[in-house]
Amino acid sequence: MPTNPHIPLNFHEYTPIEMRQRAAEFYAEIKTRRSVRDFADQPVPREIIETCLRAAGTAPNGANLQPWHFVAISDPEVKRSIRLASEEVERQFYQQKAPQEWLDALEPLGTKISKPFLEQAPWLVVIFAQNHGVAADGSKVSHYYVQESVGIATGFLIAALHHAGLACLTYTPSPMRFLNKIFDRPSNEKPFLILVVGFPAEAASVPDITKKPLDEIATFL
Ligand code: IYR
Repeated sequence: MPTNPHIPLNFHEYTPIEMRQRAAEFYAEIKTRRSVRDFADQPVPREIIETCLRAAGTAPNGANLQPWHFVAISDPEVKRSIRLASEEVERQFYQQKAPQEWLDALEPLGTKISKPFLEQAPWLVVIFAQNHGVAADGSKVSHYYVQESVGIATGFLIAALHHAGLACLTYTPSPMRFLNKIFDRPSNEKPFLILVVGFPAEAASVPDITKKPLDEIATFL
């Protein structure tokens, strides 16, 4: 018996014309994604979040150890506790820790201590990166390329949510260890980021910023 059974690859090949069109369509769709900081209180069915999390769970990752855990929160009391703890961290950041250069870089975004979106949005997804795994007997299991793996899964999740018609915000209070306490997550799991998910508030606006053109972000040889 082979120790690594293989199955046929289920790969769909498109014509060059279809490929051009699909690439262009995906770009057109993904480029409309914006980070949203004002959310409507309109609910989002749990099933949509579940499907987007399944999409995130398909991400390529180190040795297929899938070193991530997602905590999806819709409970208003839990959201409130995340907001209160986050604003405490942000108070320290804005009033003491952040160097002027960082504050200047944030100026165009208009961010501040107050984080009402943590209560307004119907869902918060807290993403944990598992620095190592734990075997059934309690021993440590090494994980590989954890940051890369969780970053890719998070990218999949953001793209899936956008495709489903939802807005989100990648939110990273620093430090984030308070999230382990709130959810009683083990110490091998490090909070990676909070994804704030929902529908934009009717009056939501976004900063007038641009993305670098292709010739600045890519080199062809
Ligand atoms: N966590 C803070 C500061 C902040 C940092 C970066 I880098 C941003 O892109 C945006 C905000 C806050 O959320 O206010």
